[in-house]
Amino acid sequence: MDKILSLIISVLAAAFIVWWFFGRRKAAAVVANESHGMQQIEITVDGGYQPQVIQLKAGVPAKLVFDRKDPSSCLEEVLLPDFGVAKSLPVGEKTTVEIKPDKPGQYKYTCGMQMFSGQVVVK
Ligand SMILES: [Cu+2]
Repeated sequence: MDKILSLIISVLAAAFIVWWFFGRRKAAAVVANESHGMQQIEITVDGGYQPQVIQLKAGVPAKLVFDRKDPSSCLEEVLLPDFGVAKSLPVGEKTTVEIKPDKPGQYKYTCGMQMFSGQVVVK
């Protein structure tokens, strides 16, 4: 009986660890709104980026509107190296970054010191 119980507990623990490391990281992508040949999405900057994963359509110019609420200097700059963007984000303001997502793929965006990051999925 004890063996069955400990087996159940270790299976549950293993499942939890798998979920913790793999499941949790796959945050659902939020799809940008598209209208008039332009797509736009707002990203809240507050202790990280929310949504962390955004999805854009390839070939349509995109506006990423960063709404910085967090005064921490860590988040004062946002970098999108694949799109040649390095932009400072004033606190309490919305800063628009325009990119042209031409090639489908997964691109990273980070804070100036690369401690916080998010992902741009282009499909
Ligand atoms: Cu940082």
